[in-house]
Amino acid sequence: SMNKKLLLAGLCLLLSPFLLFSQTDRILPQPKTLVAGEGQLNLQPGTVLLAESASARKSAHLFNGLLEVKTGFQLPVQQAAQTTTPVILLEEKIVDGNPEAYTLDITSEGIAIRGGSSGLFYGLQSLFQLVEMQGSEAMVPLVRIADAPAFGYRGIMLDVSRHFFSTEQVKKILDLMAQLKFNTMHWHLTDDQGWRLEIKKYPKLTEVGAWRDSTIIGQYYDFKPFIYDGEKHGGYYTQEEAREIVRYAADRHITVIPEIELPGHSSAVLAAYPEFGSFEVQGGAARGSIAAVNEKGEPLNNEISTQVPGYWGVHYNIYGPTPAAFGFLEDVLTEVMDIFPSEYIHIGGDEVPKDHWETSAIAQKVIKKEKLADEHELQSYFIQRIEQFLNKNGRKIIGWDEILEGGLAPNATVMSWRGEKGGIAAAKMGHDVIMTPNSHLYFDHYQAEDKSTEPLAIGGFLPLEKVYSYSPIPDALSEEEARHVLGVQANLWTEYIGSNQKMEYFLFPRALALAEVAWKTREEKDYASFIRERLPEQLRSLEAQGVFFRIPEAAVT
Ligand code: TNX
Repeated sequence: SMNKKLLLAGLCLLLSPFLLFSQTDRILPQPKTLVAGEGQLNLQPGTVLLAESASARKSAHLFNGLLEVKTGFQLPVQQAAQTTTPVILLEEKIVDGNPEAYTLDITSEGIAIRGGSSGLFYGLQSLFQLVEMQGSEAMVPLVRIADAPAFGYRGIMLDVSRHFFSTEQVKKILDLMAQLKFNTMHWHLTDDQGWRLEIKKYPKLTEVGAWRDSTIIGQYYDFKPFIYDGEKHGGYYTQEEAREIVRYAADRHITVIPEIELPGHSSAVLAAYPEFGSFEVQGGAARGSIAAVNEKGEPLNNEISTQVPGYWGVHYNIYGPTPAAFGFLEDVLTEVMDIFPSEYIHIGGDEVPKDHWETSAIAQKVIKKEKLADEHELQSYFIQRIEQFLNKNGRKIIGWDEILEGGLAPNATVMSWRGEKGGIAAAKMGHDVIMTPNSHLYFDHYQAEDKSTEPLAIGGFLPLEKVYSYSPIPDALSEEEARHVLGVQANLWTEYIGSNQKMEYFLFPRALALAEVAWKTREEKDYASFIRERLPEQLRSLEAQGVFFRIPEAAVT
Protein backbone atom coordinates (compact mmCIF):
# COMPACT_ATOMS: atom_id res chain seq x y z
CA SER A 1 0.00 0.00 0.00
CA MET A 2 3.03 2.20 0.63
CA ASN A 3 4.03 1.85 -3.03
CA LYS A 4 0.52 2.50 -4.19
CA LYS A 5 0.36 5.59 -2.08
CA LEU A 6 3.70 6.74 -3.41
CA LEU A 7 2.46 6.17 -6.95
CA LEU A 8 -0.68 8.10 -6.28
CA ALA A 9 1.21 10.90 -4.65
CA GLY A 10 3.68 10.90 -7.51
CA LEU A 11 0.81 11.23 -9.98
CA CYS A 12 -0.68 14.09 -8.03
CA LEU A 13 2.63 15.83 -8.06
CA LEU A 14 3.12 15.29 -11.77
CA LEU A 15 -0.19 17.00 -12.33
CA SER A 16 0.69 19.78 -9.98
CA PRO A 17 4.35 20.74 -10.22
CA PHE A 18 3.60 23.81 -8.13
CA LEU A 19 2.87 21.65 -5.09
CA LEU A 20 6.23 19.90 -5.38
CA PHE A 21 7.85 23.28 -5.72
CA SER A 22 6.26 24.71 -2.64
CA GLN A 23 6.85 21.64 -0.53
CA THR A 24 10.63 21.58 -0.91
CA ASP A 25 11.12 25.32 -1.17
CA ARG A 26 9.40 26.16 2.05
CA ILE A 27 12.16 25.35 4.52
CA LEU A 28 13.13 28.55 6.30
CA PRO A 29 15.93 29.49 6.40
CA GLN A 30 16.34 28.07 2.91
CA PRO A 31 19.00 25.34 2.87
CA LYS A 32 22.33 25.92 1.16
CA THR A 33 21.79 23.09 -1.34
CA LEU A 34 18.64 21.14 -2.03
CA VAL A 35 17.94 18.64 -4.77
CA ALA A 36 14.31 17.65 -5.06
CA GLY A 37 13.54 14.06 -6.02
CA GLU A 38 10.38 12.80 -7.58
CA GLY A 39 7.57 11.73 -5.34
CA GLN A 40 6.91 11.66 -1.66
CA LEU A 41 7.32 9.46 1.37
CA ASN A 42 4.47 8.72 3.71
CA LEU A 43 5.48 9.36 7.31
CA GLN A 44 3.61 6.71 9.26
CA PRO A 45 3.04 6.79 13.01
CA GLY A 46 5.16 3.64 13.33
CA THR A 47 8.23 5.19 11.69
CA VAL A 48 11.05 4.93 14.21
CA LEU A 49 13.33 7.81 15.13
CA LEU A 50 16.57 5.90 15.52
CA ALA A 51 19.13 7.79 17.57
CA GLU A 52 22.19 6.28 19.19
CA SER A 53 23.38 9.43 20.97
CA ALA A 54 21.59 10.91 23.96
CA SER A 55 21.63 14.39 22.47
CA ALA A 56 20.05 13.11 19.26
CA ARG A 57 17.31 11.41 21.28
CA LYS A 58 16.63 14.69 23.08
CA SER A 59 16.28 16.41 19.71
CA ALA A 60 14.05 13.58 18.51
CA HIS A 61 11.68 14.10 21.45
CA LEU A 62 11.48 17.82 20.75
CA PHE A 63 10.77 17.04 17.09
CA ASN A 64 7.93 14.81 18.25
CA GLY A 65 6.40 17.72 20.14
CA LEU A 66 6.25 19.78 16.96
CA LEU A 67 5.14 16.87 14.82
CA GLU A 68 2.20 16.07 17.07
CA VAL A 69 0.79 19.58 16.64
CA LYS A 70 0.92 19.19 12.87
CA THR A 71 -0.03 15.53 12.42
CA GLY A 72 -1.66 14.40 15.65
CA PHE A 73 0.94 11.70 16.28
CA GLN A 74 4.44 11.19 17.65
CA LEU A 75 7.05 8.74 16.44
CA PRO A 76 8.70 6.09 18.63
CA VAL A 77 12.27 7.00 19.61
CA GLN A 78 14.74 4.10 19.79
CA GLN A 79 18.41 3.85 20.63
CA ALA A 80 19.11 0.72 18.54
CA ALA A 81 17.23 -0.79 15.62
CA GLN A 82 14.68 -3.25 17.01
CA THR A 83 12.48 -3.91 14.03
CA THR A 84 12.52 -3.67 10.29
CA THR A 85 10.01 -0.85 10.21
CA PRO A 86 10.98 2.27 8.29
CA VAL A 87 13.30 4.58 10.19
CA ILE A 88 14.48 8.12 10.43
CA LEU A 89 18.15 7.60 11.14
CA LEU A 90 19.81 10.29 13.26
CA GLU A 91 23.52 9.79 12.94
CA GLU A 92 25.65 12.07 15.09
CA LYS A 93 28.75 12.82 13.10
CA ILE A 94 30.18 16.22 12.29
CA VAL A 95 29.70 17.20 8.65
CA ASP A 96 32.23 19.44 6.85
CA GLY A 97 33.97 20.30 10.10
CA ASN A 98 30.97 22.39 11.23
CA PRO A 99 28.93 21.17 14.23
CA GLU A 100 25.92 23.11 12.91
CA ALA A 101 26.01 21.57 9.41
CA TYR A 102 23.82 18.62 8.45
CA THR A 103 22.62 16.50 5.59
CA LEU A 104 19.04 15.32 5.19
CA ASP A 105 18.25 12.56 2.73
CA ILE A 106 14.69 11.49 2.09
CA THR A 107 14.38 8.56 -0.30
CA SER A 108 11.55 6.14 -0.88
CA GLU A 109 13.46 3.79 1.47
CA GLY A 110 13.58 6.10 4.44
CA ILE A 111 15.10 9.18 5.98
CA ALA A 112 18.64 9.84 7.21
CA ILE A 113 19.96 12.92 8.97
CA ARG A 114 23.65 13.31 9.65
CA GLY A 115 25.38 16.06 11.56
CA GLY A 116 26.94 17.17 14.82
CA SER A 117 24.67 17.54 17.81
CA SER A 118 23.40 20.94 16.60
CA GLY A 119 23.39 19.83 12.98
CA LEU A 120 21.06 16.93 13.81
CA PHE A 121 18.75 19.30 15.65
CA TYR A 122 18.65 21.59 12.60
CA GLY A 123 18.09 18.65 10.26
CA LEU A 124 15.05 17.73 12.31
CA GLN A 125 13.72 21.30 12.09
CA SER A 126 14.03 21.11 8.30
CA LEU A 127 12.31 17.74 8.25
CA PHE A 128 9.49 19.09 10.39
CA GLN A 129 8.96 21.95 7.96
CA LEU A 130 8.76 19.49 5.07
CA VAL A 131 5.98 17.45 6.66
CA GLU A 132 2.66 18.23 5.01
CA MET A 133 -0.74 16.79 5.79
CA GLN A 134 -2.43 15.59 2.63
CA GLY A 135 -5.83 14.45 3.73
CA SER A 136 -5.12 12.32 6.76
CA GLU A 137 -1.62 11.35 5.60
CA ALA A 138 1.63 13.01 6.67
CA MET A 139 3.78 13.31 3.57
CA VAL A 140 7.34 14.45 2.97
CA PRO A 141 8.88 15.08 -0.45
CA LEU A 142 11.89 13.07 -1.61
CA VAL A 143 14.84 15.37 -1.32
CA ARG A 144 18.58 15.62 -0.67
CA ILE A 145 19.75 18.50 1.45
CA ALA A 146 23.25 19.57 2.48
CA ASP A 147 23.03 22.57 4.71
CA ALA A 148 25.18 24.84 6.87
CA PRO A 149 24.82 28.37 8.20
CA ALA A 150 26.73 31.29 6.71
CA PHE A 151 27.20 32.81 10.18
CA GLY A 152 28.03 31.25 13.53
CA TYR A 153 26.19 33.90 15.60
CA ARG A 154 22.47 34.16 14.89
CA GLY A 155 20.75 36.10 17.61
CA ILE A 156 17.76 37.92 18.96
CA MET A 157 17.94 40.28 21.93
CA LEU A 158 15.00 40.47 24.31
CA ASP A 159 14.79 43.52 26.57
CA VAL A 160 13.00 42.32 29.69
CA SER A 161 13.88 45.42 31.69
CA ARG A 162 11.62 48.04 30.12
CA HIS A 163 8.83 45.50 30.45
CA PHE A 164 9.02 42.22 32.26
CA PHE A 165 8.07 39.01 30.44
CA SER A 166 7.23 35.69 32.06
CA THR A 167 9.44 32.62 31.74
CA GLU A 168 6.59 30.98 29.74
CA GLN A 169 6.72 33.77 27.19
CA VAL A 170 10.52 33.62 26.98
CA LYS A 171 10.23 29.86 26.38
CA LYS A 172 7.68 30.43 23.63
CA ILE A 173 10.10 32.77 21.87
CA LEU A 174 12.94 30.25 22.35
CA ASP A 175 10.78 27.55 20.73
CA LEU A 176 10.18 29.75 17.71
CA MET A 177 13.83 30.81 17.51
CA ALA A 178 14.92 27.16 17.51
CA GLN A 179 12.65 26.31 14.58
CA LEU A 180 14.31 29.13 12.63
CA LYS A 181 17.81 27.93 13.57
CA PHE A 182 18.78 30.90 15.71
CA ASN A 183 21.48 29.94 18.19
CA THR A 184 21.73 32.90 20.58
CA MET A 185 19.34 34.74 22.86
CA HIS A 186 20.86 37.92 24.25
CA TRP A 187 18.94 38.57 27.46
CA HIS A 188 18.91 42.26 28.40
CA LEU A 189 18.31 41.72 32.11
CA THR A 190 19.10 45.12 33.55
CA ASP A 191 18.42 48.72 32.61
CA ASP A 192 17.25 51.97 34.16
CA GLN A 193 13.65 50.76 34.39
CA GLY A 194 14.24 47.48 36.16
CA TRP A 195 16.70 44.87 37.44
CA ARG A 196 15.35 41.44 36.53
CA LEU A 197 17.67 38.81 38.04
CA GLU A 198 17.73 37.62 41.63
CA ILE A 199 21.18 38.20 43.18
CA LYS A 200 21.46 36.47 46.53
CA LYS A 201 24.04 38.81 47.99
CA TYR A 202 22.07 41.96 47.12
CA PRO A 203 18.35 41.31 47.71
CA LYS A 204 17.36 44.96 47.22
CA LEU A 205 18.24 44.65 43.53
CA THR A 206 14.95 42.82 43.06
CA GLU A 207 13.04 44.04 46.14
CA VAL A 208 13.54 47.68 45.07
CA GLY A 209 15.20 47.60 41.63
CA ALA A 210 12.64 45.35 39.93
CA TRP A 211 9.73 47.77 40.38
CA ARG A 212 9.38 51.04 38.59
CA ASP A 213 7.16 53.98 39.18
CA SER A 214 5.55 55.10 35.94
CA THR A 215 3.95 58.14 37.51
CA ILE A 216 7.24 60.02 37.46
CA ILE A 217 7.26 62.60 34.74
CA GLY A 218 10.25 62.12 32.52
CA GLN A 219 11.93 63.52 29.50
CA TYR A 220 12.57 61.81 26.25
CA TYR A 221 14.54 62.81 23.16
CA ASP A 222 12.85 66.18 22.58
CA PHE A 223 12.55 67.13 26.26
CA LYS A 224 8.77 67.06 26.28
CA PRO A 225 7.38 65.99 29.64
CA PHE A 226 6.14 62.52 29.33
CA ILE A 227 4.18 59.96 31.29
CA TYR A 228 4.12 56.39 30.01
CA ASP A 229 1.06 54.73 31.49
CA GLY A 230 1.15 55.65 35.15
CA GLU A 231 1.30 52.03 36.23
CA LYS A 232 3.73 50.27 38.52
CA HIS A 233 5.50 47.70 36.35
CA GLY A 234 7.88 45.07 37.50
CA GLY A 235 8.95 41.50 38.05
CA TYR A 236 12.10 39.42 38.10
CA TYR A 237 13.47 35.92 37.53
CA THR A 238 14.64 33.85 40.45
CA GLN A 239 18.00 32.19 39.91
CA GLU A 240 16.19 28.87 39.57
CA GLU A 241 13.96 30.31 36.82
CA ALA A 242 16.97 31.76 35.00
CA ARG A 243 18.72 28.38 35.15
CA GLU A 244 15.58 26.77 33.79
CA ILE A 245 15.64 29.19 30.83
CA VAL A 246 19.33 28.39 30.22
CA ARG A 247 18.56 24.64 30.20
CA TYR A 248 15.48 25.06 28.02
CA ALA A 249 17.47 27.11 25.52
CA ALA A 250 20.44 24.68 25.57
CA ASP A 251 18.12 21.77 24.73
CA ARG A 252 17.19 23.80 21.64
CA HIS A 253 20.84 24.56 20.83
CA ILE A 254 20.49 28.19 21.87
CA THR A 255 23.05 29.94 24.07
CA VAL A 256 21.72 32.54 26.47
CA ILE A 257 24.04 35.55 26.83
CA PRO A 258 23.09 37.63 29.86
CA GLU A 259 23.58 41.39 29.80
CA ILE A 260 24.42 43.31 32.95
CA GLU A 261 24.53 46.99 31.96
CA LEU A 262 27.41 49.13 33.18
CA PRO A 263 28.46 51.81 33.84
CA GLY A 264 25.30 53.48 32.45
CA HIS A 265 21.65 52.45 32.20
CA SER A 266 21.91 51.70 35.90
CA SER A 267 19.20 53.77 37.61
CA ALA A 268 17.42 50.67 38.92
CA VAL A 269 20.55 49.40 40.69
CA LEU A 270 21.31 52.81 42.12
CA ALA A 271 17.76 53.25 43.36
CA ALA A 272 18.41 50.14 45.44
CA TYR A 273 22.09 50.79 46.30
CA PRO A 274 22.86 54.51 45.77
CA GLU A 275 26.27 54.03 47.40
CA PHE A 276 27.62 52.52 44.17
CA GLY A 277 26.83 55.68 42.19
CA SER A 278 29.04 58.63 41.27
CA PHE A 279 28.07 60.92 44.13
CA GLU A 280 28.30 60.90 47.90
CA VAL A 281 25.17 59.52 49.44
CA GLN A 282 23.30 61.89 51.71
CA GLY A 283 20.21 60.82 53.58
CA GLY A 284 19.96 57.54 51.69
CA ALA A 285 20.05 59.06 48.20
CA ALA A 286 22.66 60.39 45.86
CA ARG A 287 22.72 63.66 43.97
CA GLY A 288 22.04 63.24 40.29
CA SER A 289 19.91 60.17 40.71
CA ILE A 290 17.31 60.98 38.20
CA ALA A 291 16.97 63.12 35.09
CA ALA A 292 13.42 64.21 35.72
CA VAL A 293 11.68 67.31 34.42
CA ASN A 294 9.07 69.45 36.07
CA GLU A 295 5.60 70.10 34.64
CA LYS A 296 7.05 72.85 32.45
CA GLY A 297 9.51 70.40 30.95
CA GLU A 298 12.55 71.96 32.61
CA PRO A 299 15.25 69.36 33.28
CA LEU A 300 15.93 68.66 36.92
CA ASN A 301 19.09 66.66 36.42
CA ASN A 302 20.31 67.12 39.94
CA GLU A 303 17.17 65.99 41.69
CA ILE A 304 17.63 63.64 44.58
CA SER A 305 15.63 60.52 44.06
CA THR A 306 15.82 56.87 44.95
CA GLN A 307 13.10 55.72 42.61
CA VAL A 308 13.30 53.41 39.63
CA PRO A 309 12.27 55.64 36.75
CA GLY A 310 9.26 54.85 34.59
CA TYR A 311 10.32 56.74 31.49
CA TRP A 312 12.98 56.23 28.84
CA GLY A 313 16.08 57.80 27.43
CA VAL A 314 19.59 58.31 28.70
CA HIS A 315 19.62 58.55 32.48
CA TYR A 316 22.19 60.30 34.58
CA ASN A 317 22.40 57.82 37.38
CA ILE A 318 25.58 55.87 36.56
CA TYR A 319 28.05 53.86 38.60
CA GLY A 320 31.04 55.53 40.19
CA PRO A 321 34.48 54.03 39.46
CA THR A 322 34.95 53.18 43.13
CA PRO A 323 36.35 50.09 44.86
CA ALA A 324 32.91 49.57 46.40
CA ALA A 325 31.19 49.61 43.00
CA PHE A 326 33.76 47.27 41.44
CA GLY A 327 33.41 44.93 44.41
CA PHE A 328 29.64 44.95 43.99
CA LEU A 329 29.87 44.28 40.25
CA GLU A 330 32.32 41.42 40.78
CA ASP A 331 29.95 39.85 43.32
CA VAL A 332 27.03 40.23 40.91
CA LEU A 333 29.00 38.87 37.95
CA THR A 334 30.16 35.91 40.04
CA GLU A 335 26.53 34.91 40.62
CA VAL A 336 25.73 35.63 36.95
CA MET A 337 28.57 33.36 35.77
CA ASP A 338 27.30 30.63 38.04
CA ILE A 339 23.86 30.76 36.36
CA PHE A 340 24.94 31.36 32.76
CA PRO A 341 27.57 29.01 31.26
CA SER A 342 27.93 31.12 28.08
CA GLU A 343 31.45 32.04 27.08
CA TYR A 344 30.26 35.62 26.63
CA ILE A 345 28.90 38.01 29.21
CA HIS A 346 27.44 41.24 27.78
CA ILE A 347 28.44 44.22 29.91
CA GLY A 348 26.47 46.96 28.12
CA GLY A 349 28.59 50.08 27.84
CA ASP A 350 26.11 52.09 25.77
CA GLU A 351 24.84 55.62 26.26
CA VAL A 352 26.91 56.55 29.27
CA PRO A 353 26.33 60.28 30.00
CA LYS A 354 29.98 60.95 30.66
CA ASP A 355 29.38 64.61 31.43
CA HIS A 356 27.88 63.34 34.65
CA TRP A 357 31.37 62.27 35.69
CA GLU A 358 32.67 65.79 34.95
CA THR A 359 30.90 67.06 38.04
CA SER A 360 31.60 64.00 40.16
CA ALA A 361 34.43 64.38 42.69
CA ILE A 362 34.59 60.59 42.96
CA ALA A 363 35.14 60.22 39.21
CA GLN A 364 37.59 63.09 38.96
CA LYS A 365 39.72 61.56 41.71
CA VAL A 366 40.09 58.34 39.71
CA ILE A 367 40.85 60.22 36.48
CA LYS A 368 43.71 61.96 38.27
CA LYS A 369 45.02 58.91 40.08
CA GLU A 370 45.00 56.71 36.97
CA LYS A 371 46.39 59.58 34.81
CA LEU A 372 43.45 59.34 32.40
CA ALA A 373 42.90 62.04 29.77
CA ASP A 374 39.16 62.43 30.22
CA GLU A 375 35.80 60.80 30.97
CA HIS A 376 36.00 58.68 27.80
CA GLU A 377 39.16 57.08 29.11
CA LEU A 378 37.45 56.66 32.45
CA GLN A 379 34.72 54.63 30.76
CA SER A 380 37.41 52.56 29.03
CA TYR A 381 39.18 52.06 32.39
CA PHE A 382 35.87 50.94 33.91
CA ILE A 383 35.18 48.41 31.15
CA GLN A 384 38.76 47.11 31.14
CA ARG A 385 38.63 46.39 34.87
CA ILE A 386 35.45 44.39 34.37
CA GLU A 387 36.97 42.62 31.37
CA GLN A 388 40.03 41.61 33.38
CA PHE A 389 37.80 40.14 36.06
CA LEU A 390 35.71 38.17 33.56
CA ASN A 391 38.74 37.02 31.52
CA LYS A 392 40.34 35.78 34.73
CA ASN A 393 37.23 33.67 35.21
CA GLY A 394 37.40 32.25 31.69
CA ARG A 395 34.74 34.49 30.16
CA LYS A 396 34.79 37.06 27.37
CA ILE A 397 32.97 40.38 27.20
CA ILE A 398 30.67 41.80 24.56
CA GLY A 399 29.83 45.49 24.71
CA TRP A 400 27.81 47.99 22.66
CA ASP A 401 29.94 49.97 20.20
CA GLU A 402 30.46 52.89 22.61
CA ILE A 403 33.11 50.73 24.30
CA LEU A 404 35.40 51.79 21.44
CA GLU A 405 35.50 55.30 22.92
CA GLY A 406 38.54 56.00 25.05
CA GLY A 407 40.19 52.74 23.97
CA LEU A 408 38.73 49.29 23.36
CA ALA A 409 39.30 46.63 26.03
CA PRO A 410 41.91 44.17 24.68
CA ASN A 411 39.73 41.08 24.23
CA ALA A 412 36.30 42.63 23.77
CA THR A 413 33.76 41.70 21.11
CA VAL A 414 31.81 44.68 19.80
CA MET A 415 28.10 44.78 19.12
CA SER A 416 27.64 47.42 16.43
CA TRP A 417 24.28 49.15 16.89
CA ARG A 418 24.79 52.74 15.72
CA GLY A 419 25.04 51.53 12.15
CA GLU A 420 28.07 49.52 11.09
CA LYS A 421 30.78 52.12 11.84
CA GLY A 422 31.77 50.71 15.22
CA GLY A 423 31.75 47.17 13.89
CA ILE A 424 33.95 48.09 10.94
CA ALA A 425 36.45 49.90 13.19
CA ALA A 426 36.57 47.00 15.64
CA ALA A 427 37.03 44.37 12.91
CA LYS A 428 39.88 46.40 11.43
CA MET A 429 41.50 46.35 14.88
CA GLY A 430 41.21 42.56 14.89
CA HIS A 431 38.27 42.37 17.31
CA ASP A 432 35.24 40.16 16.82
CA VAL A 433 32.00 41.88 15.89
CA ILE A 434 28.28 41.23 15.92
CA MET A 435 26.25 43.39 13.58
CA THR A 436 23.00 44.72 14.97
CA PRO A 437 22.59 48.09 13.20
CA ASN A 438 19.61 50.24 14.21
CA SER A 439 19.14 51.01 10.52
CA HIS A 440 18.08 47.42 9.69
CA LEU A 441 17.70 45.26 12.77
CA TYR A 442 15.80 47.26 15.38
CA PHE A 443 12.56 45.37 15.75
CA ASP A 444 11.11 48.01 18.08
CA HIS A 445 10.66 50.24 15.02
CA TYR A 446 7.39 50.63 13.09
CA GLN A 447 6.33 48.09 10.46
CA ALA A 448 4.30 50.54 8.37
CA GLU A 449 5.17 53.91 6.94
CA ASP A 450 1.86 55.34 8.15
CA LYS A 451 2.48 55.10 11.87
CA SER A 452 -1.12 55.89 12.73
CA THR A 453 -2.11 52.44 11.43
CA GLU A 454 0.23 50.68 13.84
CA PRO A 455 0.54 50.20 17.58
CA LEU A 456 2.66 52.85 19.31
CA ALA A 457 6.39 52.23 18.85
CA ILE A 458 9.59 54.08 19.57
CA GLY A 459 10.01 55.52 16.08
CA GLY A 460 11.75 54.48 12.87
CA PHE A 461 10.32 52.44 9.98
CA LEU A 462 11.59 48.93 9.43
CA PRO A 463 9.65 46.92 6.88
CA LEU A 464 10.20 43.23 6.20
CA GLU A 465 12.06 43.82 2.94
CA LYS A 466 14.57 46.11 4.62
CA VAL A 467 15.37 43.47 7.23
CA TYR A 468 15.79 40.90 4.47
CA SER A 469 18.09 43.20 2.49
CA TYR A 470 20.63 43.34 5.30
CA SER A 471 23.95 41.60 4.93
CA PRO A 472 26.38 41.72 7.84
CA ILE A 473 29.61 41.86 5.82
CA PRO A 474 30.34 45.51 4.94
CA ASP A 475 32.18 46.24 1.69
CA ALA A 476 34.70 48.24 3.72
CA LEU A 477 36.21 45.06 5.16
CA SER A 478 38.84 42.85 3.55
CA GLU A 479 38.21 39.11 3.48
CA GLU A 480 40.55 38.72 6.42
CA GLU A 481 38.84 41.47 8.45
CA ALA A 482 35.40 40.16 7.53
CA ARG A 483 36.19 36.92 9.35
CA HIS A 484 35.77 38.90 12.56
CA VAL A 485 32.10 39.47 11.80
CA LEU A 486 30.62 36.56 13.73
CA GLY A 487 27.06 37.23 12.69
CA VAL A 488 23.89 39.22 13.23
CA GLN A 489 21.27 39.97 15.81
CA ALA A 490 17.99 41.84 15.95
CA ASN A 491 17.18 43.83 19.06
CA LEU A 492 13.75 43.99 20.59
CA TRP A 493 13.74 46.95 22.96
CA THR A 494 10.50 46.97 24.88
CA GLU A 495 9.82 50.54 26.00
CA TYR A 496 6.44 50.37 24.20
CA ILE A 497 6.06 46.62 24.20
CA GLY A 498 4.12 45.74 27.31
CA SER A 499 2.34 42.51 26.41
CA ASN A 500 3.13 39.09 25.00
CA GLN A 501 0.96 39.81 21.97
CA LYS A 502 2.81 42.98 21.20
CA MET A 503 6.16 41.26 21.65
CA GLU A 504 5.16 38.65 19.07
CA TYR A 505 3.74 41.28 16.74
CA PHE A 506 7.01 43.24 16.68
CA LEU A 507 9.08 40.07 16.23
CA PHE A 508 7.01 38.45 13.49
CA PRO A 509 7.25 38.26 10.57
CA ARG A 510 10.51 40.23 10.74
CA ALA A 511 12.31 37.41 12.59
CA LEU A 512 11.53 35.17 9.59
CA ALA A 513 13.52 37.50 7.34
CA LEU A 514 16.28 37.73 9.92
CA ALA A 515 16.59 33.94 10.02
CA GLU A 516 17.55 33.97 6.36
CA VAL A 517 19.89 36.98 6.81
CA ALA A 518 21.74 34.99 9.49
CA TRP A 519 21.82 31.65 7.68
CA LYS A 520 22.64 32.71 4.13
CA THR A 521 25.23 34.81 2.34
CA ARG A 522 24.29 37.96 0.47
CA GLU A 523 24.60 36.04 -2.82
CA GLU A 524 22.40 33.15 -1.68
CA LYS A 525 19.49 35.30 -0.52
CA ASP A 526 16.43 35.79 -2.70
CA TYR A 527 13.64 38.03 -1.40
CA ALA A 528 11.11 37.13 -4.11
CA SER A 529 11.51 33.45 -3.37
CA PHE A 530 11.32 34.14 0.39
CA ILE A 531 8.00 35.93 -0.06
CA ARG A 532 6.57 33.44 -2.52
CA GLU A 533 7.79 30.08 -1.28
CA ARG A 534 8.56 30.34 2.41
CA LEU A 535 6.68 33.20 4.01
CA PRO A 536 3.13 31.85 3.49
CA GLU A 537 3.97 28.47 4.99
CA GLN A 538 5.75 30.07 7.94
CA LEU A 539 2.81 32.36 8.63
CA ARG A 540 0.56 29.30 8.70
CA SER A 541 2.96 27.65 11.10
CA LEU A 542 3.03 30.71 13.38
CA GLU A 543 -0.75 30.77 13.38
CA ALA A 544 -0.92 27.07 14.25
CA GLN A 545 1.37 27.75 17.20
CA GLY A 546 -0.73 30.62 18.50
CA VAL A 547 1.71 33.36 17.62
CA PHE A 548 0.35 36.87 17.10
CA PHE A 549 2.07 38.35 14.06
CA ARG A 550 1.65 41.21 11.62
CA ILE A 551 0.29 40.16 8.25
CA PRO A 552 2.84 41.60 5.84
CA GLU A 553 1.65 43.54 2.79
CA ALA A 554 3.88 41.27 0.69
CA ALA A 555 1.80 38.23 1.66
CA VAL A 556 -1.48 39.92 0.74
CA THR A 557 -0.60 41.32 -2.67
C1 TNX B 1 19.10 52.85 22.31
S1 TNX B 1 20.56 50.36 21.39
C2 TNX B 1 19.44 51.99 23.36
C3 TNX B 1 18.36 51.37 24.14
C4 TNX B 1 17.00 51.83 23.69
C5 TNX B 1 16.96 51.87 22.18
C6 TNX B 1 15.62 52.19 21.60
C7 TNX B 1 21.26 50.64 22.72
C8 TNX B 1 22.50 49.95 22.96
N1 TNX B 1 20.70 51.53 23.59
O1 TNX B 1 18.56 51.65 25.51
O2 TNX B 1 16.05 50.95 24.18
O3 TNX B 1 17.89 52.84 21.74
O4 TNX B 1 15.58 51.91 20.22
